[in-house]
Amino acid sequence: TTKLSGDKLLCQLKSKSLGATLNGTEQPFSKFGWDKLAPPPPLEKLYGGPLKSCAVVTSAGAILGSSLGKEIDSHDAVLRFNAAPTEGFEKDVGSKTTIRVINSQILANANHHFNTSKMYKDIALLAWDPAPYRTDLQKWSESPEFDLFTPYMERRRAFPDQPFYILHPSYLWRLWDMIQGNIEENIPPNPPSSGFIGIVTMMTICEEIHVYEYIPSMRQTDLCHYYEHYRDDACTLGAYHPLLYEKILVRRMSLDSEDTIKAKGRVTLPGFSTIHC
Ligand code: NCC
Repeated sequence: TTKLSGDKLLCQLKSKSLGATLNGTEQPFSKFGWDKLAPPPPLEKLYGGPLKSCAVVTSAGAILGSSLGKEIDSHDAVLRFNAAPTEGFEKDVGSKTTIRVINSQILANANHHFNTSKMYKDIALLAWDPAPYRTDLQKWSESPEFDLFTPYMERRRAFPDQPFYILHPSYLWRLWDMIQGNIEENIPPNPPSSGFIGIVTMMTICEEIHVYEYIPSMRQTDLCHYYEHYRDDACTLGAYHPLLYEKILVRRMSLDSEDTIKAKGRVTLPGFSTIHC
């Protein structure tokens, strides 16, 4: 592997960004009536055109004590992950949520109360499930890792106006291929983290993206999440997900100095609409 510059990496990502989500016409999903569930406009058209500024807020414990809440809320759109709350943590993480990236455990595990929790209402949702590398859609529809399809259909019927997307598994693996193609080590075929998915998602809908506590700041800690007491360094460095490698590539694409990143825990990335390949 030759080490590509940040600009080249951005262009690679941009070239892979079309067709990121299922549109309901794919077999076997159209057979289940997904095409009649009035799928929302494609993600990149959701807000009419590119938004000026967007924030991606990871769930890392290191955001505690950052006082970044006001700055985060000043963006046109804010993306958060899974069951990460804002209530009680506004000072550090803000209170605005526009989009949530959720893995299939959130939809399938009863303890997340996907149907009733306020956390998943009145925002755009983007769900994904780790289908094995090169699995076809038929096989995946029969045995997802966690059943996201039933709750998805229910939700689309109950709230047809809520923009709710499912990531195309082939997109997940296009991202994985891109990561593997740009690092020396052989990484296991596990999908990229929700964090990486959220970052590239915002790059398709915004002109400028600020990502908070993905590249660890000087506040780096083994506290896994800002909203839980659980401690494990693997949350920041990766175990199942190729998180460390995602972070190396995002660092290379970012427009900030090492000092800013360390002090603030923030990296800036350009949106796809602003880069010319
Ligand atoms: O922990 P999780 O991720 O919800 O975090 C969201 C994203 O924030 C970034 N992160 C998080 C913690 C940390 N210390 N540093 C970070 O950089 C990562 O980019 C991460 O993706 C996931 O990716 O979906 C994940 O989900 C959890 C869990 O399923 C959900 O929180 C729901 O409870 C996974 N943990 C387990 O399954 C036990 C985690 O591996 C990945």
